[in-house]
Amino acid sequence: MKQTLTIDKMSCDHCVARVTAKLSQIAGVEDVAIDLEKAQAVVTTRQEHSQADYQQALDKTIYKVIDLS
Ligand SMILES: [Cu+2]
Repeated sequence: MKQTLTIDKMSCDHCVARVTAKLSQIAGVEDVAIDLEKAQAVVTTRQEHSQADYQQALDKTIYKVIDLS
């Protein structure tokens, strides 16, 4: 399944790389595709995760998950 996250505070390719690495560590996540201009990450995952799950993976960073669909 795919889940689309809107993530606040990403501003450059370094942010994209960092968020991609963090989200990729979540159980079941197979792919992370980030569109910096849209501030969105499309996560391909074998299991559904909550917005809190994604935020937890980004703990100790400045990035905030502000929407999940
Ligand atoms: Cu950055």
